[in-house]
Amino acid sequence: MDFRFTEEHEMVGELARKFAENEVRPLAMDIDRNADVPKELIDKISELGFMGIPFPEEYGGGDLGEIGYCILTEEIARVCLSTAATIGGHVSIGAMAVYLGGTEEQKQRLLPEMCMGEKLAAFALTEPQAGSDAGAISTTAVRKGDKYILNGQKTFITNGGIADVYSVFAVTNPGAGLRGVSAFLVDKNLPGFTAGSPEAKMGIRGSHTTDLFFEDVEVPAENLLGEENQGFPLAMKTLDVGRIGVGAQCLGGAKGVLELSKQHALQRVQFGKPIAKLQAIQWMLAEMATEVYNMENAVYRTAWMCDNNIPFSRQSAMTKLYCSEAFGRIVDHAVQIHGGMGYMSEYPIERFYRDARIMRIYEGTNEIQKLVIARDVLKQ
Ligand code: COS
Repeated sequence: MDFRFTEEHEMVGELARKFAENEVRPLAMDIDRNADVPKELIDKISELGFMGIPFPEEYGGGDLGEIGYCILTEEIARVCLSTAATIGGHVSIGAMAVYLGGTEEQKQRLLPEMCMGEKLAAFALTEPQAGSDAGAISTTAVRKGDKYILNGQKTFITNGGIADVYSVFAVTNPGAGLRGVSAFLVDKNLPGFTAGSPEAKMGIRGSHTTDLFFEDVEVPAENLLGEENQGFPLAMKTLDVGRIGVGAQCLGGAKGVLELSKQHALQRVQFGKPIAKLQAIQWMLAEMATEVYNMENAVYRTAWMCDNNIPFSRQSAMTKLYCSEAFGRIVDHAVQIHGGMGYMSEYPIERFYRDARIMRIYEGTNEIQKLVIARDVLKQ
């Protein structure tokens, strides 16, 4: 067994860390306050090649696999979860659906622009009446000559309104249930396609979340991803990968608040000594560090399984479940260690506390993760 990263992985980690410290951390407060990850920051992320990091070189990617993606995500999430979520919506689910579901011709045609960040991507599955029950979607796509006509509504779409292209799931065979869903790559400029206003949110406020509306949108048949009626398994496969990335977001956020808590504990003097000398604080730091270690193992072992084509559906659900719950406990300790300062919006801990809450909800609620895990346990 060799748990070390490759030299390329170490290098991208170093690059991502420097970028996060120098370019993202100084903006993180404003990103939250203004509810916007600035376009200039997204452009810089693209210029560094981060937007295609897991995908093979032949499609314009960084060829660093899911491990590379998790390293990048972790470093960005350490300082700003809104920025990590924006990258995630693009790489980990938006472009990932094209990579996993597209034909060879489609991947050659569509992925390079996404990998370069020239086209920002999003993943559109959820609808007002189809959240956890993803199979209940009612957006329709009807074939008409060399086009599909899309009608319906999506909701809570990460990168909604700012993305250039959307991986959209729609019903192509209404009588066939989950076997009648197809995936399409939809360009933002198509007539009849509009995004709603950005939602006001508790956390990851800088990440854009909107509804999408489709009114007789004519999508060229060449943008049907893969085969007709194979969309539902594709959505599930994409989310399997996406959930590892959510684990990496949690891991980065947890490392970020552990570091801030350590610094605070060493500096804050009460009862005549730094509070780091108090066992009450030490125990919290010890619990936080132990959970971070477990999170790290879960994220990178599952990413390694993904990169080595070992089935990992159950493990990615476990990673997402465990990491998001652990992050919730860790950030709660972080607030406690910071005391009153942890509750004030002037300090970053309060932001992390709000940002952490979505991790137990998006890319499948933790109840759905337990369902996926339990089904697999019972099947074995
Ligand atoms: N990989 C590939 N195929 C999968 C799969 C996976 N991980 N999981 C399910 N499938 C396939 C199944 O094999 C089945 O195909 P067949 O009928 O051909 O065998 C089909 O998809 C339906 O699967 P299942 O019977 O498990 O569907 P259910 O409706 O019972 O449950 C859940 C599906 C609940 C797991 C799914 O709806 C889900 O993940 N919901 C959460 C959605 C979500 O995460 N939303 C977040 C917002 S998007 S960012």
